[in-house]
Amino acid sequence: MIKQWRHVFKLDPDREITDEALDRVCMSGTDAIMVGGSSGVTYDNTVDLMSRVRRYELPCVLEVSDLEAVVPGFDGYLIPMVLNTADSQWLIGQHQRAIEQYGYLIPWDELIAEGYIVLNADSTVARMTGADTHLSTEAVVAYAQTAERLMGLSVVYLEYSGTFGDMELVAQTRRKLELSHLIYGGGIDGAEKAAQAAQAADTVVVGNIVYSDLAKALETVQAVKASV
Ligand code: 1GP
Repeated sequence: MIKQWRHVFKLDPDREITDEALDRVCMSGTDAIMVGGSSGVTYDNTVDLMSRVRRYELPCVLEVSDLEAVVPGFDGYLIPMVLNTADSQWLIGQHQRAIEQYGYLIPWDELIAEGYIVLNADSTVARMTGADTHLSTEAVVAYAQTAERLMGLSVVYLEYSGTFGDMELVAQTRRKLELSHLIYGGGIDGAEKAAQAAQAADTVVVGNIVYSDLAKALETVQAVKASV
């Protein structure tokens, strides 16, 4: 599923989006909708957004950040495992507790674990997870290869949420991955950055700009699709 996606919009259940805006997002030609956010995600706001996106044909996946907000009915569940944190609860601890508690309910075939590398020190996710964001390109590549070769993760996510990242670092990381799929997200505010990110990564995620400038957000779809 994910390996075919070039462009994805990430929608935050904790933020308002009108029916009209959602219609334009879902009809934009994007490959999928990812539902997720770092804070304020609840069962109710997740159900609400899922059911609104479900009126459209495109795939809709949940990026799980809070166990309380895991809603059945998505096409898949992305499970972030933060690699560059010293606090193991974000790498494996919460995951282990969730499986201990709810393992019998988990649709294993619908889960996709993401090797998450958090790279914007000012983002909520970096603060929350205590991520070590000051990493050289070599260090990031080594985390990505750890995910790929030691952990067997099929997806690596370079998460710059809120700021546009170092595309050379992203491109280098992808060059070193032979098995895992590389997702990039962060700071894409229009066609130009979207095209740059599409050159560097396998899948490009566009989030915040949907809420601040919808027209610019919509332009990113074609920019990514046009990039080889
Ligand atoms: C956030 O990677 C996504 O999880 C997208 O980031 O909101 O900065 O576009 P932006």
